[in-house]
Amino acid sequence: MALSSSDTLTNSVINNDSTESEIKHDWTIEQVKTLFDLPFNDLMFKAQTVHRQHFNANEVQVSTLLSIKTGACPEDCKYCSQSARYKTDIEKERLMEVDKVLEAAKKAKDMGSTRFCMGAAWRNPKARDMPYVLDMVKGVKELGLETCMTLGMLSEEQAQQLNAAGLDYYNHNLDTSPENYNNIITTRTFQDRLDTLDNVRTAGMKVCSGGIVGMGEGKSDRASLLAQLANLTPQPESVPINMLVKMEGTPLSEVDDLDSFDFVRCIAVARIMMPKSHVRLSAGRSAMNEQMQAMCFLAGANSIFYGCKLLTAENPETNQDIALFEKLGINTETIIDNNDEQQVTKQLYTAAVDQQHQDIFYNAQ
Ligand code: SAM
Ligand code: DTB
Ligand code: SF4
Repeated sequence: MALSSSDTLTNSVINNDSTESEIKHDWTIEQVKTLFDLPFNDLMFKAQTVHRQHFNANEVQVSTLLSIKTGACPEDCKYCSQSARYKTDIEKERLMEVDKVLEAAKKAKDMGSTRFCMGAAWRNPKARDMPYVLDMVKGVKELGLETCMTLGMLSEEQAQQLNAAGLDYYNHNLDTSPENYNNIITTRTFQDRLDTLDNVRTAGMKVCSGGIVGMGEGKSDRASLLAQLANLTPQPESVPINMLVKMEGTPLSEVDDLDSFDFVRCIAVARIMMPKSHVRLSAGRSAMNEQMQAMCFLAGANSIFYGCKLLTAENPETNQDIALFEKLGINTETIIDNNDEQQVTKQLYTAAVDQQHQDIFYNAQ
């Protein structure tokens, strides 16, 4: 039987051990659309096949997010509750004290997170902020956690400072396709984002970059966003796929829902195109039932944000996540030196039950 164009495409990804030189970096939008158009079962099978070549299919990495500076942002990102341009009901907060950040990081570690991601509502960090954020990186690192920050655009020098302080990952999303970009953000360009990613990579940090779907974009935009991400060389180590959280007061608060299967397709296509990256089932899980999240894991998602709050939006309660992992037989990736992974999930479960009535995650608001 002759191979279809999608078979040829996915076989070129599947039938190799995808060393960096063999990873495909010349995706066209049309090729990505071919993947999106596959029958759902075929797409899921191909995604799961790629996933199993590079990862333990029953393991998920867990990160905890903390807003270290909330609201009053000068940018106009139409999805964001933290833009000063929209009337949303979040409480603005100045940059958190380093000790408070470390307290929250310690709690995240006790709950089993392996990475602590600190986010600030900035266009870019100012010179006066840098000493504090560098201390945060050093302190979190000393706790034995992986560190991640998302602070907006970075200059070459700022990226080098963060790298020298020990920052492992920098999160900076492309957010949407270049074609849809101006409908969503006008205060910085798509090229600005690529420049920041370049500065992060050149400084030696790992790149965390993804986007948001469900903002009213078309399938072609989702394909184009994934092509942009996969064509980065090297591909980002971490790819967050956010489902828009419709925040009251923002211009996108009333946009139509994205069909659930179209969201799962995004995860599956991202997995096929970026076989060695962690694909994060990121914002929007609170609006997904267990079955939908399980389908995302089957499609190749292998990372989540863990803890009842994202930056300003809610996230599933920790004990709900643990219960889902237990039902699915999913273990969490660990950086703790412990060979018995099942045991680690049990430890997480116990920690969650012990602490579920305490306010374990520092509330930045
Ligand atoms: N201010 C910095 C910046 O934008 O570069 C860092 C923080 S910003 C909140 C990080 C990312 O969170 C955004 O790029 C966007 O992809 C995601 N995000 C923000 N609000 C969201 C929402 N309502 N739903 C889904 N994702 C969202
Ligand atoms: C990412 O891609 N998603 C996270 C993280 N990177 C910083 C942020 C999600 C924000 C969801 C909306 C909110 O909490 O305000
Ligand atoms: Fe500001 Fe970041 Fe929100 Fe855009 S996404 S408004 S830059 S906090």
